[in-house]
Amino acid sequence: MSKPSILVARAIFPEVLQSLAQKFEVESNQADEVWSAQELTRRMQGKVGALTTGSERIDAALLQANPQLKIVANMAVGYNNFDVPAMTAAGVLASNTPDVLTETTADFGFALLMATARRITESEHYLRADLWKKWSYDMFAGAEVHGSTIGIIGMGRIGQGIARRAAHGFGMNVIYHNRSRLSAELEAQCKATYVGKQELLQTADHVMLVVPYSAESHHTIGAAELAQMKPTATLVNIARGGIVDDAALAKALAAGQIAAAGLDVFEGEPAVHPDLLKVPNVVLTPHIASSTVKTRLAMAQLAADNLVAYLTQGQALTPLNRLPSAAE
Ligand code: 8YV
Repeated sequence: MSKPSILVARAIFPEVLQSLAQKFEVESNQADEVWSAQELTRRMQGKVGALTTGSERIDAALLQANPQLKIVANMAVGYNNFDVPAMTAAGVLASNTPDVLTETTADFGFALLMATARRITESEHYLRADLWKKWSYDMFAGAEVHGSTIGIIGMGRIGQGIARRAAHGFGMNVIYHNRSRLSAELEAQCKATYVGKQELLQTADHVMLVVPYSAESHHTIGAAELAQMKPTATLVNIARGGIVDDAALAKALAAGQIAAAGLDVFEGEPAVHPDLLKVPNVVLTPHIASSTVKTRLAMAQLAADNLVAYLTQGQALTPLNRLPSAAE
């Protein structure tokens, strides 16, 4: 019997590809070409499963052109590249990669906060440009991290990981805002206090964004919110591009309305708003918060395991939607 066909839409670890090839006929993309929507739709032809990253959009048009498709496994915890209702309507299972990246991503959130508050990249650029000629008392004087107040917007698994680091490692006062309040037990573990968004913006020395992207969370931070923050505050976005109005942020940074920002994600990435490139008080990284070898391998493996489990046993490990079974 011939093996079912799947598409692995982007380059991944060769060992994960090899393990998939034992079960499936695999079309891969180890050259890591970025396909247009049209090309992705064409490559999906005849495939019952696909492994995607956050860069591939799975929408109604692609689903309509590929009625044979049964599952798309995203190698990411975020899934705003999926039209999940359209997938459910088309009988296509959606899965993501939660948990395996939580602590690594929280580490990076903290790294970006430290780099931003303590002006690490800005000062390195200065040194590399051979501008360092003498010590001075206020050279790259930044903002205190330990003992300060961190305001976390979005208190899911990664937000909680950041809260634990902040409270237990850095003695920070942790306030958070979320659609729903955590249980008293989780709040105690994270030493976190629930506050309204306005209070968070006005009180926090450091604002950390870890909220999933949706129409509702679009521009959670825009000009009005930036105006409420302290002039000494830092803003860190490790969530998704579009959570912050990047044009408004560039203006606020240039005007000194807030002190600094750290961004791992951007509206329309990999393009970066040109005004952000002009301001010195922003640390910019290319969407690498989950990027350690161990974690990216675990993400690829979990996405692959979802494909295998669903296509061979009818049950994914970390599904995002529930499909009516044939018997129902
Ligand atoms: C991924 C991410 O690197 O998991 C997520 O939601 O943003 C990152 O870990 C990216 O989405 C590529 O799939």
